[in-house]
Amino acid sequence: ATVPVKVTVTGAAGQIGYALLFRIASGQLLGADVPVKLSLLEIPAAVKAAEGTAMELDDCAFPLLSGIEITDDPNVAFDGANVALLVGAMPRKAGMERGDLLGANGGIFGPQGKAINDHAADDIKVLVVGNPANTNALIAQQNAPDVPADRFTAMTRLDHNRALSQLAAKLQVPVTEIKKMTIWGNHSATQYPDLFHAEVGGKIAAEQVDSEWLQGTFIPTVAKRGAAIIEARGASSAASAANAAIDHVYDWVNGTDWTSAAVVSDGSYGVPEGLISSFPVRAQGGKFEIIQGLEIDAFSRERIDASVRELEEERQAVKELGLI
Ligand code: NAX
Repeated sequence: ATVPVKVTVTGAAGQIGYALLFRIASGQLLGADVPVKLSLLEIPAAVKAAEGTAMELDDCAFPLLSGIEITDDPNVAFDGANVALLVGAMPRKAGMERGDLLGANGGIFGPQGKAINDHAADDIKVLVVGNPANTNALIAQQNAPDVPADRFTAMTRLDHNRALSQLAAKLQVPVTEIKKMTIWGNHSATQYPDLFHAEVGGKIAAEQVDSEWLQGTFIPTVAKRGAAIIEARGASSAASAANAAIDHVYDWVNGTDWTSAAVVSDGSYGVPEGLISSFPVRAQGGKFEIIQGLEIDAFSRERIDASVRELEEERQAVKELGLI
């Protein structure tokens, strides 16, 4: 029998965790023929709730689910982990400064990075979902010096999927007609969804919409979609975020020609080395590669630079806090 893949999910008792765990256990994360065992990491106060979710997972009798472990100890949760989904994070509370937010998250992602460094399997792949996702991923990566840096990624796939959906609705085409969509930069309001490389029916998307819609509607709608969901639903995106996490890891493991993911920069497209920034990527043999050779015009350059500048500021702030 195949050895099950160990998937660790942090913040397992939260709303994204609830939307994510059942899909992992049903085989959608890795493939319909890959057995998994789940490890749920929570803070002590939420362990009981995670146990409740585990009871429901049991009650699904998923054929691929070979076991569930629940713990509040990162050293246990990441022991032998092959895939880690870092969902649990410290949310921004009213009146919180950016430094406070980064500091609180450093207290979570620093120790988790170290636990991954010390205990995870050699093939560990990490996806950070918890916000501020790019910089939380940077903190974890910097605390895991023995793990190849390219195993740490942050999620911009939800932004990517939102961009596909908005463009498909505008042009009244199925989402499957759209190729080469890209989100650049930070998973924040400064992100840049790029229609100058996206193609619809083989033609550049930006040439099929007017520039007023592109600048005045498309970019802000994608970038502020999270806030619009909160406004409508009274709670932040959960099922769509879980769906994007599934897409990100599935494609990373099984391969894709083109998607968006925040990966460690090698200096491509002028993004300073070491920052975890969103790029157009392909995946092959279990590795993401930044797609090279795209021409970046002045309009795109300015927006990529603005988002990357924000990432640099966040990196500087966590450096000053001694978190990396
Ligand atoms: P919830 O507040 O429902 O759940 C978070 C869970 O994390 C809680 O159960 C909490 O106990 C747990 N937790 C906190 N600290 C922990 C620690 N040190 N170790 C283990 N668990 C810990 O939030 P939810 O709606 O599930 O969102 C989770 C994170 O995803 C948030 O940071 C949120 O901002 C972020 N998001 C990221 C998105 C992205 O596209 N990258 C989109 C959706 C979402 O907003």
